[in-house]
Amino acid sequence: MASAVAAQVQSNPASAPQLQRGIVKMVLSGCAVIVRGQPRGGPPPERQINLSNIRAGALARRAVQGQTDTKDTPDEPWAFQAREFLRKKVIGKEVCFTVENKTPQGREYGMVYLGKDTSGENIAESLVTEGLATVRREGIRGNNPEQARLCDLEDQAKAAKKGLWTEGGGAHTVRELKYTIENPRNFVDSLHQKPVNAIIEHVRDGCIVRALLLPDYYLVTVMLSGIKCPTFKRDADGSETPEPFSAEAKFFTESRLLQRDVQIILESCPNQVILGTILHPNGNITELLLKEGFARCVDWSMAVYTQGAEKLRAAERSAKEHKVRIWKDYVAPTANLDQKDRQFVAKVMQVVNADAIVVKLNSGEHKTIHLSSIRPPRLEGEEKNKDKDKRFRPLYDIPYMFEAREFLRKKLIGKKVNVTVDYIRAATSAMETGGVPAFPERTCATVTIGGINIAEALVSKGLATVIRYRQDDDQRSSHYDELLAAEARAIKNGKGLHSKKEVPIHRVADISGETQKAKQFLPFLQRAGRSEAVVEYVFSGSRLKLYMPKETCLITFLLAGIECPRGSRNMPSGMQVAEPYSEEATIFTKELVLQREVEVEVESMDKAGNFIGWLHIEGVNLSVALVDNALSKVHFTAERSSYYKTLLSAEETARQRKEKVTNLKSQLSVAQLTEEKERVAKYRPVYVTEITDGLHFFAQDVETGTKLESLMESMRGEIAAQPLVEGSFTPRRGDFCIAKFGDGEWYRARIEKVESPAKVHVYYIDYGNREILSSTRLAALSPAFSTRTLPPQATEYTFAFIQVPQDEDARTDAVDSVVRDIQNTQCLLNVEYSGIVCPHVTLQFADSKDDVGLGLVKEGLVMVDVRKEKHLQKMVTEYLNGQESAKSARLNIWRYGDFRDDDADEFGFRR
Ligand SMILES: *[C@@H]1O[C@H](CO)[C@@H](O)[C@H](O)[C@H]1NC(C)=O
Ligand SMILES: *[C@@H]1O[C@H](CO)[C@@H](O)[C@H](O)[C@H]1NC(C)=O
Ligand SMILES: CC(=O)N[C@H]1CO[C@H](CO)[C@@H](O)[C@@H]1O
Ligand SMILES: CC(=O)N[C@H]1CO[C@H](CO)[C@@H](O)[C@@H]1O
Repeated sequence: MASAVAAQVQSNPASAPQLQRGIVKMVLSGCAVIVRGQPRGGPPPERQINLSNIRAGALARRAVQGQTDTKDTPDEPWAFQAREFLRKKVIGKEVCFTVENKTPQGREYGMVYLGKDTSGENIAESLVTEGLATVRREGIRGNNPEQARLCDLEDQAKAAKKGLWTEGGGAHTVRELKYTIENPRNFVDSLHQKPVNAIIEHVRDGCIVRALLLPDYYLVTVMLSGIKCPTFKRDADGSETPEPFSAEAKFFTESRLLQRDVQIILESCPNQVILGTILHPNGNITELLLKEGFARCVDWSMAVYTQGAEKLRAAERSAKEHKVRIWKDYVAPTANLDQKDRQFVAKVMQVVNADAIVVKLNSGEHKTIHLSSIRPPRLEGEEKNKDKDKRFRPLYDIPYMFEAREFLRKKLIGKKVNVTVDYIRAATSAMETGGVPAFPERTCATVTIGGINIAEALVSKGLATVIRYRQDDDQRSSHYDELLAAEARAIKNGKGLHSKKEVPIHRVADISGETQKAKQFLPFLQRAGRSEAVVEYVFSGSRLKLYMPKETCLITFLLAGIECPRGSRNMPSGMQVAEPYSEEATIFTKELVLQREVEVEVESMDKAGNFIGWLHIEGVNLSVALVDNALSKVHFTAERSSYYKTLLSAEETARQRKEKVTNLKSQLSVAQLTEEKERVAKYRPVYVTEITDGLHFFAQDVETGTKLESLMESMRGEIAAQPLVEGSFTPRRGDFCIAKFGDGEWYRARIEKVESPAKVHVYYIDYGNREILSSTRLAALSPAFSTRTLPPQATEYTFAFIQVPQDEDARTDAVDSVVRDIQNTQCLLNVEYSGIVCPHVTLQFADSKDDVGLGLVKEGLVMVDVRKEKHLQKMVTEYLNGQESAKSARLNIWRYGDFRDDDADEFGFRR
């Protein structure tokens, strides 16, 4: 200490005492003070000065903790009064002093005067005058006038019976200090957050102080509520490592509060630590520390702060914005977003699960927004494994998921909301999360409607929980405290997820595609007339999945009276382009009815168990609306219906309007196509029928699946009615025909090769499998069932981004795995890029949405085909990550480890 000050203020004990200046940092006792210099780019040096020639009583000392041979020693009489007298006079004040004597141990003795020079009050004299210090008379040198004067003053104090010289010994001046509190929580509660007078006796770091509570002399350690300052970390070996700015933060608090008279609100005592807020007339230290970048907000203790958490967050925000001190390298989570992408108004198109929405931006683009900092209801450990074999439907099977989704749907669907992006959560690959499914990048935002934060509303109803973060994690809601408060309320009131009641159960029967069940249900719906429904999914302009709340079931619903354009499909002969406006029709229907409450009139049912009828939303008849917007044609079956006239007139007006805009529209869509650079992920349901040895596969489009079913049914009906004459068919290469498969049924086929009448190679055009059979099992295909009526339904594809192993055993392993996983199952398919033989696609499992190809890579069954296209890089990276994990786990083809580059050819294959 002393040497540091010496550098700042020269002193020379040999010559006459030199006058030095400083500020009193602390009063140690009635006869010793710590004086500091001025801070210059860091805490200033300091030194201890004991007053020459006088002695004041020693203050109470606590026994050294853990040492039984030491005891608490009480105040000497009048010692505390002397300290207080001096403290009130000099703390924080400028003083000047002389050092008259310095012991070999470095103790310094001197005279201290208030103010800039020796004309100020001599504090030793004041103490002696008040009878708060005695004069050391031993070794008096007669010629020291200063000492003689002190003796005089002491004699006067004695005569006047002041302080120490009062009769009775002064036992009443000894404090009864309380170093510990039996039950600190009760103690804090008993104060009811009323401010208590106190003196700050010690500052441990910027936000932890030791305070003497008045008038009862409790000594308590108080941590400032709501914040944390950089601190002095104690290492295992006992040495301290200061965090950056810890010394500065400590000095900041010390120079303002040490030994000052304050008031403290003791706010909470979660464990042994007392949390509180210190009130000082000059301002509140919690806020100041934050504003100056000496502290950060702390969620758990913020909750007890009584003076307005939002002020603290604002102070921290300001420090971050200005990059002050601990925030010097701070980068805001949305720093690289333009203002217009950070905050905008958009229309809600869809509610996804219970924590995300799809909004339509001004540009017309759709964007998925996740609600910041909340977690939707989810299954915990055990429940996850329950009912494993039952088909799992998260919306209905996860407790409170349906309630949460319904809350959001009813409040938001079709409405305009304010979106403020809080953070972008980067995509996580499966590698980083240790095998947990990877998430794509997420835009997380605070969404408000009519000034209400929808996440907060959800949390307060107990329909979502709040995510807890690491302290320095900035990727969170800008209204995080409100979310936490809402959650605390929900827990207190036992709302939703926090309720002790039985969870509401939703037994929802899915009868879409269940012909038998649908048949039973049909008369019921027909009689019901108009029924309420919620549109859960839009497959195309005219095909929907509906939830019927009264009947608690899901049905597939087809719009009656119209013919809606079909989407694009892959055929063996190449890509069959979408019928014009199929995409537009789908979008139109989605925007109008997705997740809305509608009314339906069921008229009939098709063979696949889909209901056919009319759908009304807010007085609009969807069939009519599609025709009116030139997105569908009137179908002849509409003739019987009461809407026929309305449909026809809608078609007429549409025709007139359409003529004008058709050209413009088609030009636009061409322009859009050529500009497209992004990967398009439009997964559609397919049914996988056949897998080849080369890892190609055949799939049918689920949307036209019913057409195939009805075609086959009538075809077989006709065959049954007019049995075929065996041997009357002459096979010719390239011809279509029907062939009797092993199951004894007839299927559509094409002849690929005729070796002999007994050996004809056929390809089953609707299923993708091949067979060699005798011409006696073949017959002509009647024109009514030709490929003109219904194009071949099986389309050949192969997996994108993967290389088929050349090694035969490895290839068999991969094929076996694919057969097991997806043959005869429904999957979701997306075309990634074209190939010489067939399109390269990614497939997802219909239920989990896991990528099938990626699964093969992760299993080490295939290698990644690294595509160079820019828009595919995200996928390629994901696949490569999967490959890395397979390699490190030495799965299948990697079981002998990774081979070196010189063992592989330019495509990464083993030689
Ligand atoms: C200087 O003052 C301190 C604080 O009162 C005291 O503990 C110490 O004993 C004093 N030093 C001497 C040598 O008197
Ligand atoms: C969006 O916020 C602005 C200002 O913050 C407000 O005027 C407007 O009403 C809000 N809109 C909605 C839909 O909440
Ligand atoms: C409750 C309280 O005292 N709040 C004060 C904290 O300090 C700021 C200034 O730093 C004052 O404006 C607040 O009123
Ligand atoms: C009965 C009914 O709701 N008819 C409506 C069908 O839709 C058209 C417009 O889309 C309305 O004008 C009809 O009133």
